[in-house]
Amino acid sequence: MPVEHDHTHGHEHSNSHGHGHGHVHPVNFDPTAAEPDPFDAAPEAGRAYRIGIGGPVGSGKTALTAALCRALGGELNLAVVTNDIYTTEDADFLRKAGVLDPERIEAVQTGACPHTAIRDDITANLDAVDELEARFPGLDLVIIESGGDNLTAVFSRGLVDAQVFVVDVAGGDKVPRKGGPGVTTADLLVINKIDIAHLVGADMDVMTSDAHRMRGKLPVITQSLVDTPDAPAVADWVRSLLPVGAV
Ligand SMILES: Nc1nc2c(ncn2[C@@H]2O[C@H](COP(=O)(O)OP(=O)(O)O)[C@@H](O)[C@H]2O)c(=O)[nH]1
Ligand SMILES: [Mg+2]
Repeated sequence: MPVEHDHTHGHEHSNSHGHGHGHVHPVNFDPTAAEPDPFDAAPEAGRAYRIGIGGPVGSGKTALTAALCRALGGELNLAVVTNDIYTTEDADFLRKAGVLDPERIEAVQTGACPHTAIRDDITANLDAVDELEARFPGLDLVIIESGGDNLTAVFSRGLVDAQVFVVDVAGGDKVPRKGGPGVTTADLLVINKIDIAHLVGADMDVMTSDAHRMRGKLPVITQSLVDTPDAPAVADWVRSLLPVGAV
């Protein structure tokens, strides 16, 4: 029986190595420039703080979301929105992992272009946040995991107050110096899976020094969710952002 592979487009589109096609695009592109944001920052009064987690497919966004739920779920009134291309796989994973009450997890299906849903047409994500705020009055924090995309996908400030960009060592130690707004402008860059750096020949000194060079004063955290499954450094960074008294 023929099987339909209707997911092919999504895979191509979300491939973090999509620039390896062997020719140079003749554009003037400053790898440190932020893209224009179509929305103004959301008014802050009387709502949960919102943190976006973006980055290429497989870098560890869902694993980091689960880690933050474990680290912070006991001390904060917390909820999660996941963005998947065609499925609700990430939400299902988090519900099964038992890191948070399943009612605190909402899934958004983004179609082929996950970056659109976190940047250009953020309605579905804002609706999911509203739904969670209505269900859990007094929410402190909503974590929004982006669908996996390439190095250019960043969240609109109309959707999140702060964003984390997650890359992993398996993409190669070249990734930070390749730039892109995720690497250069995210409020926190996480270089994940350092436990396998030696297996893939990634030089951590190169990766971190390139990352700091590209990001100026913005912070960089290197971590392994195998060695430190509760992501303590990222959890501390999140705590530092929240209004005094929330934690
Ligand atoms: N070795 C190792 N594997 C990890 C780490 N973090 C995540 N993974 C694995 O990497 C794979 C992709 O992670 P996932 O969180 O689903 O990535 P996402 O697509 O960015 O959400 C999963 O099999 C994770 O268990 C890590 O720090 N070290
Ligand atoms: Mg995921």
